[in-house]
Formats: sequence, C-alpha cells, structure tokens
Amino acid sequence: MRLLPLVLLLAVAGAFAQNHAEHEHHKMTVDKSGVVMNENTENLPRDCEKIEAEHEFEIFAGRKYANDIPGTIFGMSETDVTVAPCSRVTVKFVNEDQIRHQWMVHGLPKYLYPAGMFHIEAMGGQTMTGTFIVPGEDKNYLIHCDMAQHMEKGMRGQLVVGSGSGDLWSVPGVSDSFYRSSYLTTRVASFVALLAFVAAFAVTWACRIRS
Ligand SMILES: [Cu+2]
Repeated sequence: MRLLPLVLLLAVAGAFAQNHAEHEHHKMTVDKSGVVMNENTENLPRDCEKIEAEHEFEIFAGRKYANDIPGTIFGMSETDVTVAPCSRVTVKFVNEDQIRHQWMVHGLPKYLYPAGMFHIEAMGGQTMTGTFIVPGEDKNYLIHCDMAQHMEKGMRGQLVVGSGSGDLWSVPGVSDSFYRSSYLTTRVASFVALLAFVAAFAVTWACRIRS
C-alpha cells in the first residue's frame, strides 16, 4: 500500500506527458477565457516578401446571429472575411453564447501552421484575440466552429484572400442555401407544384371540352 502514492504520481505524470506530446507541435496560448492555436505575428509565408496590409476584425459568435437564416442555430456576425494577399490578420472573437465556440481556419501552409490550421476558441461569454499571416495566393479558406454539430448548424464561413478561388458551398449569407439537401428539396417541391398546376389546367381544359 505504501507504493500507491508513487503509482498514482507516475500515472498522473504519464498522462501529462502524453497530453503534452499530443500538443507539442501546435503553438498554443491558453487561458481561462479560451485558446489561440498556431498564432503567427511575424513569420512570412514563402510567397510573401513583406506584410502587405494589416486587417483587424471583430467577429461575434452566438445564437442570435443565426436568426435570419433558416435551418441554423448558431451563427457568426461575419461569414465572409476578405483580406489582402500577404496580410496580417487579427481577429477579436467575441462569444456571446454561454457555450464554447471556435473560429478555425483550414488549409493554411503547413510549414507555418501545424495541420494547416489557425484557431481561436472562446469560452462562453468570453473574448479571445489572435493573429496570423496569410499567403500571397488568391484563395478561399474554410472557416468553421469545430464543436459538435456547430458547423452543420450554421457556424461556417470563408476567408477570402485577394480575389479568392471561388465561394465555398453552404456559407450562410454567401452561397445560396445552407444545406445541399434542402436545395434539392426546394427544387423537387417546385417541380411537384408545377406538375400539379399543369395537371389542374389539363383537367379543367378536358372538362370544358366535354361540356
Ligand atoms: Cu460553435
């Protein structure tokens, strides 16, 4: 029994070491308000000679930003963020809900951003600010919240560098409809309505001929 404290200590140390190993390739700032991962304030992407512009955005997250968009529960005040090539982008992410939300960008160069990702996570009611530098190429990057079901329920956007590479699908307020399935359903519904109209017309016409 005298060994028990030692065993417990080793177990805790082991868990800590493992946790640390999983995250050591990401650069993280963590405090009680949230997390900023892979922040980059000065390392230039390979296709940039200098910082060409500075951008600052204040982006709000919360249920109330989903109000105008059918089928969504969560939202962001801006789903379409446009920046200059080789610019430094600072995002102040304000979470107005009582649950955690994230502002996560994917597809950035992996030599600067482990897993190609920059991300800000704010606890409920908290604000977190983070900075990163975008490459020079015209491209659209996916922005989303990675909490379970949040992207599906509306937390999806795009970061457009320069003239971009084409709108991503299902971006609330940008691409036509949030769900591809509901887009199809709308078309099917229109088709059925049209068929019904034609059928009614044909029947009326047929009755007239008979009388
Ligand atoms: Cu979220």
